[in-house]
Amino acid sequence: KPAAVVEEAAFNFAAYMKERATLVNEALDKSVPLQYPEIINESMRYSLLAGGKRVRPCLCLAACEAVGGNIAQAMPTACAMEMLHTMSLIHDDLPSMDNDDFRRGKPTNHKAFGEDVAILAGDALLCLAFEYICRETRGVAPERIVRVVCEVGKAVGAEGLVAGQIVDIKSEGMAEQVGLETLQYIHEHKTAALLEASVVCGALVGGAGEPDVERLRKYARCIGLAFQVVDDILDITQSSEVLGKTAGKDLLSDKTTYPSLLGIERSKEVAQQLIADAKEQLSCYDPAKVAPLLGLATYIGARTN
Ligand code: GRG
Repeated sequence: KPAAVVEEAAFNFAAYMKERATLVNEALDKSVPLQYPEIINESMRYSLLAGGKRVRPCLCLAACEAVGGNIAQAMPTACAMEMLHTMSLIHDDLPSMDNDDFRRGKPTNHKAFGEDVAILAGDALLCLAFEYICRETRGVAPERIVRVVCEVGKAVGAEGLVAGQIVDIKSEGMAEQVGLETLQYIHEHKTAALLEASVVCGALVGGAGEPDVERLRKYARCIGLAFQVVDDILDITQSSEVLGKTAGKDLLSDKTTYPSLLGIERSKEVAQQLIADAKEQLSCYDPAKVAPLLGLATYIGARTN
């Protein structure tokens, strides 16, 4: 068996994720102090510390380590990724967007604090993410930090998350007209862009050269798209389990997803191929150094929540 496969099998991924998520949660807890005006900080903390798998920060720390960096160099960037992800969830849940009542097992931010506060909490987390990278990063050349800030800005703005969200919103109710190309555009921007930035920025603060950055970017693009294909599959299979087979089937025609276009079995194959392609990008590295990135790819392909 290839060394990377052996290394991944020996790697205790569950213990690794638990340890890394704990470190990230401790740093996030300190990042938003409960100071005046308390209401905004309470609202930011409510969503930021509400749990979540912490996939983006873990990817950022793992990419930093893969290129020989120290995780302390990447922790502020890793936290910023979670701040951005959280703010996007707060805004996504608003009545003017998805109008959701629950997120991460709790009432959504606007249900708990009101729409006005929720909008501002999202705005404040967006600003804090950039401030936090610039203020808290140590031992990284300023030019690298500037590059990280550009990379992150592009990933969340009108060429990234916002682009994916606007195309998604404007495609609503037009399931028949949304083909694979548009679906892929939405996923690449709404979901994959931030996963990609997490990996690329982790590599940048870890001191990566250009070939490493581009190889890891390809890895991230594959797992980013796989993440959303799996999300689409889980939407169908978990709804079928909860609601019974007929209701689950109804969801297939509600909006365009990978399963609605390709069927569940073919969607599973697409996800697994993307995970294999992602791992292929890591084949030239020391297997011990990339075991966490390999483990994260396996996890994203096999996740159940
Ligand atoms: C970024 C400026 C700016 C605005 C936000 C609302 C919006 C624009 C974008 C929506 C982005 C969005 C909600 C994408 C879905 C991403 C996704 C797959 C979420 C689920 O991620 P998990 O499974 O969740 O990692 P946890 O809770 O585990 O963190």
